[in-house]
Amino acid sequence: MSSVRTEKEAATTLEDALKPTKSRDADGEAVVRAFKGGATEDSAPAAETIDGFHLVIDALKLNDIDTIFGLPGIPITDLTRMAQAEGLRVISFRHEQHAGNAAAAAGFLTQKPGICLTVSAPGFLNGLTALANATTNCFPMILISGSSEREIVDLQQGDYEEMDQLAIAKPLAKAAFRVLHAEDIGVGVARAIRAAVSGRPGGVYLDLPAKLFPQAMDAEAGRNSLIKVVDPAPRQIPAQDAVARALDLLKSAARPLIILGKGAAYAQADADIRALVEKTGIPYLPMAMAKGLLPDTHEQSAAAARSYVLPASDVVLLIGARLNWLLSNGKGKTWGGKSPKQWGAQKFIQVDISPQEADSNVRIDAPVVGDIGSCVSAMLAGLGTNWPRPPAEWLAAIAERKSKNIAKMAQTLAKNPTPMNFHSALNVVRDVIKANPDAILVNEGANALDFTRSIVDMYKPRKRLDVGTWGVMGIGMGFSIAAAVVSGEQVIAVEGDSAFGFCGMEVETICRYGLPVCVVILNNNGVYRGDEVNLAGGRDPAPLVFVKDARYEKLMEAFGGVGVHVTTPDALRKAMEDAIRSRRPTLVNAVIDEGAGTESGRITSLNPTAKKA
Ligand code: FYN
Ligand code: ADP
Repeated sequence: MSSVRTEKEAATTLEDALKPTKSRDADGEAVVRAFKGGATEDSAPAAETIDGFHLVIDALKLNDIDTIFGLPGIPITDLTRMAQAEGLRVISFRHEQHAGNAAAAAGFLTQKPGICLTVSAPGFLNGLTALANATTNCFPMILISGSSEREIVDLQQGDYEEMDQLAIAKPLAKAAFRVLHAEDIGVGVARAIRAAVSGRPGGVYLDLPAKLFPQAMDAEAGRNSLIKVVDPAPRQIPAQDAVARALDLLKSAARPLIILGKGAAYAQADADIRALVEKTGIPYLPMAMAKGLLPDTHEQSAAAARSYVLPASDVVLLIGARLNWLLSNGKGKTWGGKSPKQWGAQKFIQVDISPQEADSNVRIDAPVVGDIGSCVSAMLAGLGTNWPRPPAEWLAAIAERKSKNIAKMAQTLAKNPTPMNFHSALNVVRDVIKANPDAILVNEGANALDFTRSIVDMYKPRKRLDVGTWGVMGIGMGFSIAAAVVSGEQVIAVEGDSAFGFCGMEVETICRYGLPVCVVILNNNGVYRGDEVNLAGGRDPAPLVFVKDARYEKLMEAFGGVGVHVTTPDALRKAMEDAIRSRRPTLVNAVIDEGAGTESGRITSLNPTAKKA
């Protein structure tokens, strides 16, 4: 359907919305304007006009954006209706933060900016958490929020949902723009798209004041003002001398290691990355969201020997992974340093699109700046035909550690304790993912996250979405919805019971859109574990515990999905297999030992504790 209408067409299709309404034009002058059809009462009746609503929709469509994740309300209610009418998929959420998380995950999975649409002030702020998280994770996303009357906001005269949203978004976004006039919508959307996906991807804020939407302009001029962004994420070819420097260093290594991060997964250079790993024969370590870039069962994976390879390595090639807290900032004990601040003996090669990333924590001896696809292909080309395999002693030492750890893990997974624990439950998830390698695994929690990461193998790229760089709780349902919507694949969300609490209401969204999402809650009655008592001995529960034996599955049933309460691995397996077979929204409340779990999972050291009396 074309979004350019004559006044007559607009009057029939948008009858109620076209009631003449007293408003002010862009200069604050009172005019009688026919909303959405865009023609004022005194304009020529046959003139074809287009309004701000349709210019926004057309600008997005022109740039191949097909889905909006959002939550309708003032002033963007009609935008959601019209977007749907014009063929965009509009997924409406129950809370903006989850719509934002969905947009971020969609951006990561597709390399197109995920769009989150919210109302003003509070809705904007709810979406902003997700935008900041997207920027932190280098996911491309655009948060579009309606906003209140500029004149009133700027004079702080107390408008409905008054807030200077642009100023607030700026420090948390990669870029932020505001559009005041209909003829600038095309440029505004184009700038937002370019900012989100070019260079290091990130979150962009686009502020659209309420008065922009009903603004009308000549349809042809409007059409001509839109921009189809050409080459939104231009390739960035690395310098040849940088590639040569990196390869020389890598060749000199006695104990080389490759670390693949979620930037490598995002880049969709899967075949070349695999070829680089396999042609060099260098052991690699996947960061959490890079699991599956090569199958976790690959013989060169050193994941099961992580704490050995990091300090023992002498040259490390980082591909799309930052030396941030998840890698102990490249120093300290993890890397063989004697004290927390001491550097190890490694030399680093870093492949990254951001030139500023190098040296952010320790010295980067060979930065290779460019997009991962171009960098990896240049490195591959430079390998030549006689690249030496890493020394046999290094490979043997890793293999030995790895097989010991894998055998230990197999032993633990073979146990079938009563009550069920993280391992016996996740052993089932591990089998289910192995049998369904195209399923997307979403994972959040503390222990629920850490155990799943090391127990559940992934077999294909971009099949694992998790808490990311911030370790943020509450991404589960938003990420699951996005994964199901953009891929059409089965989604399995493994959730700690605490993490699920941040986003649980979105099971209604999952049911409403009939998405193939199977949520598995590893329920141990609390944050970390559920067996703590109130130290003061009073009637209130301890701060970290929840209602005992909560029936989370009934939440899914309330909206027409399938809820299952399980206490054994066999019942969990059956429930998951049924969910996958039926593709119905399913929530499995997997009850595990409330004493299972450690404080903060594997990052206990980050959680200061008071001295025991
Ligand atoms: C890994 N391991 C395995 C396997 N894979 N053993 C056997 N088989 C397999 N397949 C081993 C691995 O060698 C480690 O043992 C251990 O399992 C854990 O591996 P992991 O998970 O890779 O390593 P680790 O040390 O936990 O990684 C550090 C980290 C990670 C910071 C990258 O903890 C992380 O991503 N944390 C995110 C935490 C978070 O965001 N939490 C949310 C907030 S929670 P060893 O080699 O013996 O060490 C709020 O409280
Ligand atoms: P992880 O948490 O998995 O270690 P990080 O989020 O720390 O990964 O690192 C991702 C890195 O990847 C960022 O430094 C980012 O600049 C980089 N990156 C993202 N996309 C690309 C790309 N297409 N080409 C090159 N680098 C990229």
